[in-house]
Amino acid sequence: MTVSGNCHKIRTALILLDQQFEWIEVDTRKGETKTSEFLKINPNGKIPVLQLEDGTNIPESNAILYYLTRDTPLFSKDLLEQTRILEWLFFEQYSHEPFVAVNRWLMKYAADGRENSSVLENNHIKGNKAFSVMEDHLRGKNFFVGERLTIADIALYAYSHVAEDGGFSFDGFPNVRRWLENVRSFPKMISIPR
Ligand SMILES: N[C@@H](CCC(=O)N[C@@H](CS)C(=O)NCC(=O)O)C(=O)O
Repeated sequence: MTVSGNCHKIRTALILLDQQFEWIEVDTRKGETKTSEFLKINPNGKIPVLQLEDGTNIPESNAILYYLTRDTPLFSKDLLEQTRILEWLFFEQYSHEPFVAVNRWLMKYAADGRENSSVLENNHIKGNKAFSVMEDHLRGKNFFVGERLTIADIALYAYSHVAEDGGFSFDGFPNVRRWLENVRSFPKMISIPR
């Protein structure tokens, strides 16, 4: 789905790597990830899924990023850098996406999403905690790992660059704002249409 940050990660990596691909739009709002046909592709009922030509299906956006980039400069050959990249991918999935992405979903797409103010408030606090961790890490740095764009940046950019749709502000996070601008201006980088 084009507006999904998790799907945006995959489109970004494929474009940066100049890979040919077919994009099949699957709309979660219409229940298209819960049909028996889709559940055969991903029993967890979620997008994105990378489908290989031999019929193999790979779900989980950050696993797909690894699969696509493992032998390219968007990953790393160095064990410590690989580990740092994984560290930020796990951070993104546990401490960032569940709050930053979910508030965007609730505020922009869910029919009654603005009604549950205690969930929005809790997610806002935890999302800002994630941005403060990123802010400290990015002091004096242009990228998350190794001073070049890697899948750590691609994964964190996906929901950060549209976080304002979920009520987040970068006024208190100048390093995050600078990093966002830096990633946005990377050749061939794409943004989610707003
Ligand atoms: N951990 C998964 C999360 C995937 C995910 O939450 N996908 C959403 C769209 S962004 C989805 O398919 N939601 C439908 C549902 O949960 O019913 C990943 O990184 O790929």
